[in-house]
Amino acid sequence: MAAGGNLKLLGTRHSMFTQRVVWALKLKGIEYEFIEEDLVNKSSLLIALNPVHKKVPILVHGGKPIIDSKIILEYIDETWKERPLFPQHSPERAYVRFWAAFIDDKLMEASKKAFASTGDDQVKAIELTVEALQLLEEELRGKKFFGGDQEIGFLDIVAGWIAYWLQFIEEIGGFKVMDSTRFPCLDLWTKNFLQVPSIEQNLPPPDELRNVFSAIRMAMCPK
Ligand SMILES: N[C@@H](CCC(=O)N[C@@H](CS)C(=O)NCC(=O)O)C(=O)O
Repeated sequence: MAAGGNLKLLGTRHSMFTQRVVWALKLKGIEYEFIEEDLVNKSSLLIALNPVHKKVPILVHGGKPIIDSKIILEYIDETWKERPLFPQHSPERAYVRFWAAFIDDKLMEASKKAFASTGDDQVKAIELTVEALQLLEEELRGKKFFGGDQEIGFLDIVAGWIAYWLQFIEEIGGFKVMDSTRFPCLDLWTKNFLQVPSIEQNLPPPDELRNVFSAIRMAMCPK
């Protein structure tokens, strides 16, 4: 394990954003202290470190907070050079940043709407989710991982919630978008991604996710 140098991570185990950072630190073998936050009753430390958004994950390195999972991944990759997560060359770096933004801004937003709605609104959100997944499926065609054939990289980590969290989002939200016939490349990628030891050993328990998503769905779509 490489010494992180006074490195703390504020997050929650069930958060797909927090888990991106955990995966990156584990892949690089960097030591850190994990501080589990209660998002219903946020700590004064969380609010002091991220007064703008009051969200996790927050990485604290040498006393300085770094905020937002994708920015934290870039920071980690720039600070600890072992086991690079980003491609070496600028065009490929631009490419992975573009698709990472697409995953968060289009796919995640659409699937969040599908999760948090009912009726016609949900049907429309499901269509948008499928459209976004189709675009991602095409990007993955012919590759084992988004990061290439050998190893997972930044884009795989950003997409990681699709491999694990999406099934619970579907289950609790009462819809189904992912299947191996419709998205064979994403399905194979999911299997390969979840077999990577740093990923497989760092996933929240299914029942924990079910409980969290049930509470959110209940609050958003009361029956
Ligand atoms: N864009 C942010 C999103 C972070 C985020 O939404 N975190 C959630 C946990 S999954 C949170 O802290 N929510 C608390 C709140 O919204 O009050 C990132 O990538 O880090």
